[in-house]
Amino acid sequence: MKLKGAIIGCGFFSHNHMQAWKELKNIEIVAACDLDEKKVKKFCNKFQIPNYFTSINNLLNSHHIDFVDVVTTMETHLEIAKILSKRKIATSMQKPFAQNLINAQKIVRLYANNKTSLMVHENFRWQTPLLEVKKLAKKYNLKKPQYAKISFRHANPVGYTNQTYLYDLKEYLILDVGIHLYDLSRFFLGEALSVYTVNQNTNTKFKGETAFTSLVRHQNNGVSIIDASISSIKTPDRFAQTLVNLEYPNGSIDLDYDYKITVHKKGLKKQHQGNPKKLKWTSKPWDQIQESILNTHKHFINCLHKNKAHDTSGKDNIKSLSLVFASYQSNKFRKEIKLNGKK
Ligand code: NAD
Ligand code: 89Y
Repeated sequence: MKLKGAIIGCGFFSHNHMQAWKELKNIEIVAACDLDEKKVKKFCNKFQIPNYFTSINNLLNSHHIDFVDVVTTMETHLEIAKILSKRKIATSMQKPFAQNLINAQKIVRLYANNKTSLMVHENFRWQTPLLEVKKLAKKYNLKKPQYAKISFRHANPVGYTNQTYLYDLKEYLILDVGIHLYDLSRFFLGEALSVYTVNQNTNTKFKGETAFTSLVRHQNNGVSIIDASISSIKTPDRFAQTLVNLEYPNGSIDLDYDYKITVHKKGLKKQHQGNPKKLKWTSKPWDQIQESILNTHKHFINCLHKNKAHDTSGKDNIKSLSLVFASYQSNKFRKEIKLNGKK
């Protein structure tokens, strides 16, 4: 069955979302909406989308829509969620899905009360190299992870010059990138119990933190070290690759630069590659992120067809977002913060 969708927000990142929608045969994006008329017109011309709007309500009054893809920044999400959930429109919403936990909970409640699907577009766990690590752990029978190091350290300005709204955020890198990395720590080690984080500002163009280091305790007794920086000079710079080391009682897996994956078990060392699939619109350095958008869209649509909760439903993503805000508390009070109000 062909589903009809609309895109809300036609800024920098939406072009990748739209390219990915065009890969899917049973999807038709019938309308786009942006507050900026020039922008939405240009976007619709580029992608041959037949209808443009500057008001979400006008869009929904004019077309039957099965789902909406929201690609706007976090401070707009609650108001948009009020409109979409009231009309029971299944929604995929970009990360971070709210700028505080109260708004995130409000958004989740709105969709739950209206019995409507809400997925947070949390795409890092859908990157091919990271999916490959998970698959290899299964293949090599590596179970009960006890340690993870998850790292995103770069100095390529392309990581922020397209997203100038990031400069003024009082809380920057944990909300923008930490959210992905905490989600990965849950993806690999399961739910978290607490976090201890130290923030740094290494670039005074930004109001918020531009580097952070976190130590997360997990319910399975495992520990993750999670760190990110926008001032980490390497030659060559491999923005936007995420590096991962995972350890299990019977072996370990390393995801290194250029998607090189090494599996170690007693007496065994195996090399694998986890390169993202090349698509005609993907290019370095964004390729692994761009391809993951297609994987994330597919998951969104498959779950709608099966009437199943998304792996990164709003409810699930609150757990990753809780780590984000607990981290800010931890840095502020210089102490370990337990999640879910636990002592
Ligand atoms: P942007 O500012 O370039 O674009 C957002 C657009 O939304 C703007 O054109 C704005 O006019 C429009 N908008 C805002 N409120 C609206 C409303 N009520 N109705 C219609 N349009 C509205 O932002 P961006 O860089 O494209 O980022 C969008 C989101 O994508 C952010 O949350 C960002 O964190 C996220 N992002 C995610 C990844 C990833 O890998 N997951 C990468 C980059 C950006
Ligand atoms: O906004 C960030 C994200 O979600 O992934 C990378 C990014 O675009 C900036 O580094």
